[in-house]
Amino acid sequence: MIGIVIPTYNERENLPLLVEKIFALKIPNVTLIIVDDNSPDGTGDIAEELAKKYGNIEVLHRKVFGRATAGLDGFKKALAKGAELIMEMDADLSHDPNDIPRFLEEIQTCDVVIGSRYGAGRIVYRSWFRNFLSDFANIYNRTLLGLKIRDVSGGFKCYRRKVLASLDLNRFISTGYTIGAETLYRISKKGFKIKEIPIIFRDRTYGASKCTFKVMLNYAYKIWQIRFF
Ligand SMILES: Nc1nc2c(ncn2[C@@H]2O[C@H](COP(=O)(O)OP(=O)(O)OP(=O)(O)O)[C@@H](O)[C@H]2O)c(=O)[nH]1
Ligand SMILES: [Mg+2]
Repeated sequence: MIGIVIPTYNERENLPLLVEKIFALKIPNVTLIIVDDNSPDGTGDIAEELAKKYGNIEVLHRKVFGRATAGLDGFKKALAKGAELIMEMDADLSHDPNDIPRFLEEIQTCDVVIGSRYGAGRIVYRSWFRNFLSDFANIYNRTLLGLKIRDVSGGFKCYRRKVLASLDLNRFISTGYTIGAETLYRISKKGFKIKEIPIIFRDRTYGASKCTFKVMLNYAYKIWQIRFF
């Protein structure tokens, strides 16, 4: 079984489009694990409607909040359901579902596949300032965490079961967006084979960004904590 973990917070316009596009690929044995943190815009109810419509969708409704534990809870659920391959992707259509088959092909010869927005990959339709911040964050993470990976802050990935099963998912430092970097930091120390494939990341059309200045400051600080504590 392939589990695709999708964390959602206020993604009511995006989620139905994303789910439709994923199931249109007709990949056998796919279960979506939508992890919603009680979104005020009603994304959780929409997720339930989608589950009724399509089947093969598991919805986790959480009372707590945070991108990090949302992803980790999704991983735990996928492992508990016996998934052999576990993917994660954003709900806001920045990650193109049509790339999923490439991830599934590449994972046949490695343990982790990362969708990379650098190298041959790209970020499009974002302001130069947002691009600058992404580039800066990426260089900052790579340097501090000593990672040879090009894109360490993205959220479009595929893991073999054994990779996530080898991590203690209850002992992560991250609360927010640093979860991507922290996961790669922990995985790379274990010597798994990691491959990067280029993706085109498109800025969200619907919904508001949660990336405030305060969130960025917290991000910068958390990377230090991950590295040194
Ligand atoms: N469950 C849950 N999901 C979250 C939380 N924060 C963000 N997400 C989801 O995680 C994914 C990535 O978050 P985004 O807000 O798109 O992050 P980003 O791409 O860096 O920034 P923008 O697209 O500009 O907002 C999206 O699917 C969000 O809905 C959270 O606290 N809980
Ligand atoms: Mg986004």
